[in-house]
Amino acid sequence: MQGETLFISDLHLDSDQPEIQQQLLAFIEQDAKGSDALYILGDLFEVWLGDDDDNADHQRTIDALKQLHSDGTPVYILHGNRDFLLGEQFAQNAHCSILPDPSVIDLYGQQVMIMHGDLLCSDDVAYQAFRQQIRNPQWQAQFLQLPLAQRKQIAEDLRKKSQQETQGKTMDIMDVTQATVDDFMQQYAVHTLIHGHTHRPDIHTWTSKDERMQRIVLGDWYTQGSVLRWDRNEYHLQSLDRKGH
Ligand code: LP5
Ligand code: MN
Repeated sequence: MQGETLFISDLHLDSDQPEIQQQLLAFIEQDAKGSDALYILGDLFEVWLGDDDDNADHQRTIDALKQLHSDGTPVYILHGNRDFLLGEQFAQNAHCSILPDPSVIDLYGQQVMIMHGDLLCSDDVAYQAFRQQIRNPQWQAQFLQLPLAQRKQIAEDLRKKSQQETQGKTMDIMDVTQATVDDFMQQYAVHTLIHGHTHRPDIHTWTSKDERMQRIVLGDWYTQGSVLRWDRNEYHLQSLDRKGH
């Protein structure tokens, strides 16, 4: 819809779950088309092995984003912890812009910070150390030199390792740390933060120095969709039903 900006995150698109892609394609056609902008706040893909991956399902997603752009809606993407290897070639193919995490955007005159959300989980020390390693550009360049099959294997091993590790972590450790949220919001001088990653859709509000602060958390798309619709005057965090659920 015109006059409206949309935010989604954590779709985790994967060939094993074609219904998520179906829902995204319908969402692009019915909701995003004609809107002022679409922001994807990370983990659009379950795993991204490099822009040279010629997965046909991913190509359909890329084509749909490209079409949305040519129909007049700009698309902005943040890296998630699964698809941080999305690169310039992908951006060019999908006609979208990859923004740094965090970014501050102007939403109808209001300054709003967007993040994937993993940086906010600072109590998860093991993850933050891992993140630092895999976000190193030299390390990434080396990884991208490996044959695709080998990258796939490493990613699968890492997913297994991550699943084992997260089972041993409390929900608290894997949620955001409020002091870190405060630091980021103060540093970027914003009162509103939108992010995903934790898969705990909610709107948190509190007061700091007499200012009303808010943190809007988008949900994942594993069993249903999640979207934040924002127009000049108000916003709504909604879940989107999927057929069969
Ligand atoms: O994704 P989710 O929610 O399950 O867990 C995340 C954190 N885990 C990750 C890792 C990803 O799941 C796996 C990476 C897939 C992308 C691969 C693309 C290209 C490959 C690049 C190769 C590096 O992000 C998890 C958090 C959780 O969110 C909640 O915030 O806790 O963090 C971890 O589990 C990390 C572990 O704590 C530390 C990992 C140590 C890995 C050691 C390397 C072993 C080497 C194995 C094979 C090379
Ligand atoms: Mn996610």
